[in-house]
Amino acid sequence: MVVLIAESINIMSQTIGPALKGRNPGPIQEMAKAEVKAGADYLDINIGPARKAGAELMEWAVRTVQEVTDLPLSLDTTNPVAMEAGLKVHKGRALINSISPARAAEELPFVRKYNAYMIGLLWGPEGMPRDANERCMLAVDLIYKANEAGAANEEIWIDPIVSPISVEINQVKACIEFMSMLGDIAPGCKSTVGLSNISNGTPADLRPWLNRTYLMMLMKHGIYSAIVDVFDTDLVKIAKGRRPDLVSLVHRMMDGEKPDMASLTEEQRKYAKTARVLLGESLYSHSWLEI
Ligand code: THG
Repeated sequence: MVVLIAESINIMSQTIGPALKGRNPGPIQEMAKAEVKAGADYLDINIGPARKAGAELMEWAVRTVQEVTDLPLSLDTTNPVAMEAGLKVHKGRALINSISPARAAEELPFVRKYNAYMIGLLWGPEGMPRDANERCMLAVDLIYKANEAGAANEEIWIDPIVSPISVEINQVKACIEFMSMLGDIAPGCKSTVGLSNISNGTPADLRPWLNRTYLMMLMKHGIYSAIVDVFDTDLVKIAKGRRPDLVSLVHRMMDGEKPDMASLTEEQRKYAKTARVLLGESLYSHSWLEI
C-alpha cells in the first residue's frame, strides 16, 4: 500500500487557482471532498511561492479544507512564513511539503514545534541533483540536520525530485536507483515523489500510463507515499495493491525479463511498452504506445 497524497488543490489549477486567490471556499471544499472519496490519505494544499499574503492564504486554506475533512494535509509552499501559519491552525499531524537544504535552518524546527512530518526535498545548492549519488549526499546531509533538530527518521519523507520523461531519461533512472539505495543510507526514513512530474509535457490522455507504470517501478523499492492524481482510478488500484498482476509484470521487466509481447493482453502490452520507455530500453516519443 502506497500512502496517497492528492495533488489537485493547487494554485496552478484553472478552477482552484482563482478560488484560492478569491478566498472562495466552494470549489476548494468540493475538490477536497472528491479527493477524500477517491481514496486519498493526505490532501496537498499547494499555494505556490505565495510571496504576498502567503501566511493569511495558507491559514485560510487549511481551515477551509479541514471544515470538510478530518484527513491530514500536506502544506505545499516555499514560503516559510506561510508554512508556519498553516501549521499553527492545522488539526492533527500535518506534512510539511517540503524542506530543502536551502531552507533547512529556518524550517526544520517546525517538525518538533508542531509535531509534523516533513518531506525532505533533494534540491541542491546548484539546483537539480545530477544523479543518484548526488541525491544520496544531499539526503545524508539533510537527514543529519533534521535529526539534530529533533526529527526522527520515521518522520522524514525523502523526495528525490522526479523530472519529466520528455526531458531526461537519465533523471528518470536516477530516481529509481536512488530509491533502491535509500533504505541502506537512511534506515527508517520514508519516501515520496511528485508522481505526475514524470508525465509533464506528455499529452493529457497519455499521462496516466506513465504515472501508473512509474509508480509500479518505484514500488519495487518500497516507495512509501506519492503525490498523485487521485482521480485516476487505475492508479489508485495499483497503489492499494489491487493489481498484483501488472506490478509483477513490470517488476519482472526491471529484473531483465523480456516479455513475449504477442502473449500479453492489450492492457498488459501498454504497460510493458511504457516500462520499456521508462527503463530507457526504447526512446520516448509521444507515440510510444503505438510503436
Ligand atoms: N515534490 C513535492 N511536492 C510537489 C511536487 C514534487 N508538489 C507539486 C508537484 N510536484 C506535485 N503536484 C502536481 C500537481 C498537479 C500536476 C502535477 C503535479 C499537474 N496538473 C495538471 C497540469 O498542470 O496540466 C492539471 C492541472 C489542473 O488541475 O488544471 O500536472 O515533485 N514534494
